[in-house]
Amino acid sequence: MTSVETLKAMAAAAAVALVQPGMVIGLGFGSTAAHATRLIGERLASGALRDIVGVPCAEGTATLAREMGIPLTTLDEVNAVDLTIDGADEVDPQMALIKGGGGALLREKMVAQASRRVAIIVDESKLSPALGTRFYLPIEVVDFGYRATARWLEAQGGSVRLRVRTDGQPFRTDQGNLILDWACGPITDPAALAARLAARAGIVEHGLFVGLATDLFVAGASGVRHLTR
Ligand code: ABF
Repeated sequence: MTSVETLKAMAAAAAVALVQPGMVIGLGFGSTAAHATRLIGERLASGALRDIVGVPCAEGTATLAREMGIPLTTLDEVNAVDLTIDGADEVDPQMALIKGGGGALLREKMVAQASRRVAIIVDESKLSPALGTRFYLPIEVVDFGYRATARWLEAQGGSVRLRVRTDGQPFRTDQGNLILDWACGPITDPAALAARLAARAGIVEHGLFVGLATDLFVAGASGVRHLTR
């Protein structure tokens, strides 16, 4: 049987094939995206790829990219990102996503919104008939009134947990914010929920990515499927 790690690497390799010389590449976060970052670094080192620059979606990604010798820039320095390659926690049949299991949802969404093309790489366990079925929805919030924000979410259904690190301290995003993990149940209308969450003060960003993925690479036992939107 093919291991999940092998499937992630297969999906990453298929997406990295889209990378062309001269491109600005959004480098995602998470274990699947890390396969893509490492592969891009290896291709640069071998000379198979040249003249690319990366925009990392997280401090952790920036560290890995530097280790791999990938030249980096920031969103502020580029007009647009040609292609972003990133993972996801859950993918529905319309290619709407839940992201943020790694806590980098804000920067990931900013980079995705600045990108001409967003390739999402997953193993097939991430596919779901409705978002919220197999993963909670991460919500990045400010400290001020975070318990009130949690109660507002729970008033709409489900339950909320403050994300904590293994040492018991609250998890902090790269921006220093908190994450509320909302077990909200199946989401029937992701776009409507995204709009509701975006309108709520105290919520910095949420993990619903609707209409952002342009390409989906799904790796399973029979190979990698490439879907486009
Ligand atoms: C990032 O990494 C996130 O948006 C998502 O939460 C996570 C997926 O991680 P993995 O690839 O390790 O499953 O893409």
